[in-house]
Amino acid sequence: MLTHTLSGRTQYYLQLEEDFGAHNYHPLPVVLEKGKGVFAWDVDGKRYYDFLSGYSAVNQGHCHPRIIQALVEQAQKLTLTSRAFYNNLLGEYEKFATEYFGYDKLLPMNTGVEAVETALKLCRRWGYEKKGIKDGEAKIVVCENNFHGRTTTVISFSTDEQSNAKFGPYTPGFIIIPYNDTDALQKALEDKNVAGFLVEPIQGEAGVCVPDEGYLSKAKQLCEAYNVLFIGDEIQTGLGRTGKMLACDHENVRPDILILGKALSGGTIPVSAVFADNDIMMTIKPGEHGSTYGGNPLACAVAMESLKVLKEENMLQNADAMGALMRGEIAKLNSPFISTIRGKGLLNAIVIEHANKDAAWELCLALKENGLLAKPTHGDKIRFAPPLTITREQILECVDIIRRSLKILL
Ligand code: IF1
Repeated sequence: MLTHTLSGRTQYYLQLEEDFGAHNYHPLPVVLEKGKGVFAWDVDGKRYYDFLSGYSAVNQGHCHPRIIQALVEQAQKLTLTSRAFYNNLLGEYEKFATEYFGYDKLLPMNTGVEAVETALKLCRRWGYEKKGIKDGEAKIVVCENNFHGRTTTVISFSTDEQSNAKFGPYTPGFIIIPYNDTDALQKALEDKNVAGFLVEPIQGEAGVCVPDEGYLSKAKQLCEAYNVLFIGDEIQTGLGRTGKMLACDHENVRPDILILGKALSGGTIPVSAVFADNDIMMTIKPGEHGSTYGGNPLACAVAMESLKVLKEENMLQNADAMGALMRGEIAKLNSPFISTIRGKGLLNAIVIEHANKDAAWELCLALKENGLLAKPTHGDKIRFAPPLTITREQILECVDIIRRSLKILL
């Protein structure tokens, strides 16, 4: 067991959150003050590689200069109009982003879960207006071990006790099936009241669970056959994280409803979006859905720049190459404590095998001591997801940090 001494400054900030903040997280004991690219610095000036990337919200790297510039410039002009009036950026952004992803329309929201909720409402509305499902009877199929956010409706179909225990009563209208199981999906789709299938192309929180090759395309085919909307939650897997613009691109699957968030703003302010074609999107009429900040000009300016830099700085290609390098180099460590390495692009996780149930946490503390920030998910899995700008040399340095840190598990 490593003994961790925390500096006075670190302890000061930890205590503030202990005393005045809700205890709804259990963060690693590090207090960050600055971020740039793949690095973050703590209040004592110590530098770390960020292997969490804000849960894939910082794909473009911390404080990307072009994104920050777009933020600062727009912030000095106009930040919010509400949707009671038009503004000169929303239409430009909607045109840019719908052409970027190949959809007729987008509905702008803020957090990821708001976009998920929007997609659920849109799917139900389409079910009633286009599929002819009796009002109030629509069902949406979801997968075990999903993570789509933390509102009461979304946790209603979570299978994770930690996410939904004692938050009832729960929203009805969801069918839960095993992930990566198209037989189970086909069986569920026999129900004529099913309007949609909501799925993560890779289950992030569950521990970076990559489905079998062909799962997504088979699922999309089944949705088409049963007139059900395929709803792709790419909030964590999208925007280059898996080495393609969208994780669905690995199988050439085009979601009927596409949900984006997180890195859509490059980790600056909450920006999310729901994309769909007219026959779906136009089922929602004026006044039937919205949000105060949804589509604000500041978000539009930041989102356009965040999307531009992904392509212009070849981040997708880099994520693909650096992810393969990382998985290969970690495999070469042949560590008896790493039972699995899995992922696509720079969305990866290792599974720790050790008698001590806190081994993954202990390893993350050792990684922190050695200058790399990562955090366990669901006990024994550690997500390794650096910004997509990481270089070959940096990957090799980080694998060496991992090698050295694993020694504490001996
Ligand atoms: C936390 C992880 C959790 C998401 C997918 C929707 C949302 C998320 C696929 C909601 C958000 C965040 C939430 C954050 C930790 C992180 C996370 F998977 F990324 F690791 F929790 F599962 N769909 N994921 O991953 O987006 O409303 O948060 O903007 O809640 O602890 P949000």
